[in-house]
Amino acid sequence: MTCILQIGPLTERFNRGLAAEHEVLRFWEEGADALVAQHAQRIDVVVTSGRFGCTAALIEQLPNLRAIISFGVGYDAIDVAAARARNIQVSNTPDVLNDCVADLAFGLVIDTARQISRADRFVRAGEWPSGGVPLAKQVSGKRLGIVGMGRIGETVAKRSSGFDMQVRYHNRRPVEGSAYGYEANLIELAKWSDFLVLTCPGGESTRHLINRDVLDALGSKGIVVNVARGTVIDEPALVEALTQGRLGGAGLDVYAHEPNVPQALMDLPNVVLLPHIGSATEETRLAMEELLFANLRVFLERGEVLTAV
Ligand code: 8YV
Repeated sequence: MTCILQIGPLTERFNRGLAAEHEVLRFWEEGADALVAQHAQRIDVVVTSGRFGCTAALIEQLPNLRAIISFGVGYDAIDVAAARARNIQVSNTPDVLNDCVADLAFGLVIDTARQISRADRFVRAGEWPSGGVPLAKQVSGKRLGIVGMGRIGETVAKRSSGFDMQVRYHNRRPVEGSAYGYEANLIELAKWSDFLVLTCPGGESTRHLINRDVLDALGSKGIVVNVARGTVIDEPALVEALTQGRLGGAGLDVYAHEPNVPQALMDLPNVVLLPHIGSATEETRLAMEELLFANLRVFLERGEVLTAV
């Protein structure tokens, strides 16, 4: 029987399914550190997620680790370099969540511009009889800038055609064959954009990519939408730009220190705040679980994961 170290809990269904077929050590439960130390030699596989990750320190403790199988497309919390140095395979769950994350990104574009959540709060608070909400911003026909034209960025771009939007994107390199205009300079893209949607990977390479200068280029009429990672935006700079009215609004699904959301953001009416739910639909989470199990099964059969990072 394979000995699996599961870093954090996923759905009940997933936890049960994994434990039914394998010996599972639950890292999040009390006493797990001692248990891991006791079984360190026997652990072949780590099962984790984008949220729980896997540190170099943990990898170092497991001399016979052969694979890190992760739930989620983003793997910035996994020390992939430490894994590669030991020939440990790492898999994620790409593609199956593209539609869901793109839907949510578009939802945030529309909600932030049209103030849907704000208007909902207004009605629920019984304020309608005594006034109205301020006029909102139109979405259709506007300019959509995408930071990170990967699989999710492409899916967001596709959504925009129904809204007659123009699309341009920024990446480290132009995407070959892309139908959309490439902008090598992020500041120029932000200046051009009405909406700047972030769909790039997290990690050191994109840390604080969206800084004060980019936010100022987007400007007091611009809206930033983040469905990538909280680390991509300099969060204090974002809070400052919003509170000083230098930025038009923000639709956020991710934050620098989840699950903590700065109070200053909660106090702003032109900000929509979601609790990292980009992939959180029944259909997509099931597809992610199935892909994780497929990676595990194929790895145990052939020694190679299906969707390596
Ligand atoms: C998951 C995500 O919620 O796929 C990702 O990278 O951020 C989300 O889909 C997360 O990975 C689960 O921890």
